[in-house]
Amino acid sequence: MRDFPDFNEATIAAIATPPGSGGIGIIRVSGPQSQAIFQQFFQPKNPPKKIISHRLYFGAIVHPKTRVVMDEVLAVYMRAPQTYTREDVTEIHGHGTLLLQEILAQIVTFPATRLAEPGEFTKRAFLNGRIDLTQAEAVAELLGAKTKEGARLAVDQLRGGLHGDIWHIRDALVAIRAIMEVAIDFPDEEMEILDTPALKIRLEREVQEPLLRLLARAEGGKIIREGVSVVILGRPNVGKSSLLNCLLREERAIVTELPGTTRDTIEECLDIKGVPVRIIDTAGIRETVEAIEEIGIRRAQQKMGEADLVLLVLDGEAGLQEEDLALFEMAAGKKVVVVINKIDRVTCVNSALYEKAFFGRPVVAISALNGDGIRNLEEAVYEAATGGQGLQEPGAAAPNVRHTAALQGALVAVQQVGEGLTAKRSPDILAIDLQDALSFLGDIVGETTTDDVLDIIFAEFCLGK
Ligand SMILES: Nc1nc2c(ncn2[C@@H]2O[C@H](COP(=O)(O)OP(=O)(O)OP(=O)(O)O)[C@@H](O)[C@H]2O)c(=O)[nH]1
Ligand SMILES: [Mg+2]
Repeated sequence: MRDFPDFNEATIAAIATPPGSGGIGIIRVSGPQSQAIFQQFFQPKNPPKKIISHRLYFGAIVHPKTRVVMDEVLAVYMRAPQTYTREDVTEIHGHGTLLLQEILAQIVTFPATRLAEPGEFTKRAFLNGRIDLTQAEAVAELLGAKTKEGARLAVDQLRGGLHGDIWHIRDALVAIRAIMEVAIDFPDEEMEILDTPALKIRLEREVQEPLLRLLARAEGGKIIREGVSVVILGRPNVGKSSLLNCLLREERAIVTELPGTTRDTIEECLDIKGVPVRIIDTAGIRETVEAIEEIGIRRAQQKMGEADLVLLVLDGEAGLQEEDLALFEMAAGKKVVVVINKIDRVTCVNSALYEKAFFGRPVVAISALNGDGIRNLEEAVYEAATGGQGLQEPGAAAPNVRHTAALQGALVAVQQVGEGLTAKRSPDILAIDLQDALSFLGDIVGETTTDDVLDIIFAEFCLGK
């Protein structure tokens, strides 16, 4: 384990529940003074002979000097190491943010006790070896998850999904390194030891392929974590704002029968099958002399440039127009889903014709007025956003950006080992590349991560976690 002198000398305290009005909140205290703080501040209603660890007691918090009752609470003292931080912990369930803040203000006047920094409880859990860095990151991710799917991904990671995969690969690398070391120690038999197809096959099966599989899962993870941005584009009056409202299931944007209703872009968030989607309604695009409308159109074009996916909306009643094709050309190079709207006004839609006109892009017929076809459209957006692959098999953790960079570094180093074996390079050189790969993996789990990186990771936490 890493050596961090003194970090656990101070006892830290914070409100662990979110601020704002609510019934109950929790103060968490961690460190050597936790038991003394419990005894000093908490008076159980029925004082037991001996306080039992991990048992919740009912009683009062009293002011340490005046002995005035500050709140009626439930309190628990938990002896190390079976706690979140692996240190002694006291938790107090009290009423409302104001009272909790007053109690906390008194607790931090206790000797060798101070306010916790953001993420400090989790940092201690990591430094004390209870969780690895991927699990610490998962805590922050879980708190900030935008969709249920995002939360599930974080829980997988918290439960050691990623951690387990990385350790498997590490173990395989360590075993291969042991073989290299034998080759270094016995130079006469070096060729025999290293020149076996078995070694290369092991490197491929146990290291390279699992690394590639993890990297493949990163893409789906990125989509769940960061979401995708989808811009609604089309001629005026085709029903773009109606579509936005229909997807949101609320009357968010103004809809009128007049072309040129939407002047500015409107952005909202929604959840499509677990993918966080930022959806952007734009001004209908046409030739115009009006200054405001022109600005709106320019904005629409700019938003289209930034979007991951374009929903090109057409008026199904009016049929395909020149301008629709011009907009499609404008969106060249983008993922496009073609949306034929107002199908309540037509008896049948010739999808094949549209598919041909839009070079095989997905075409979905809908009515933004009565909601027909909206499910199909959501499905098409999901397919387009995830590249038709779906997201993840359940239970599979996905590397984040930091992990991905390290995995790629490890992969390059491992590929060099493979090439080195083929080229019959000396085992000393192979061992250096192997070591590189190992330290990349060490960075992911937090074994070799520098303090600067740790500071950055934990600073992103909210207070009390
Ligand atoms: N029958 C029918 N009418 C629709 C449908 N969708 C929209 N409309 C009508 O079409 C007109 C224009 O709708 P909007 O949603 O404002 O169209 P828009 O594309 O946002 O228009 P601009 O903001 O002006 O570019 C309104 O009168 C809507 O009620 C539909 O599916 N069926
Ligand atoms: Mg509009």
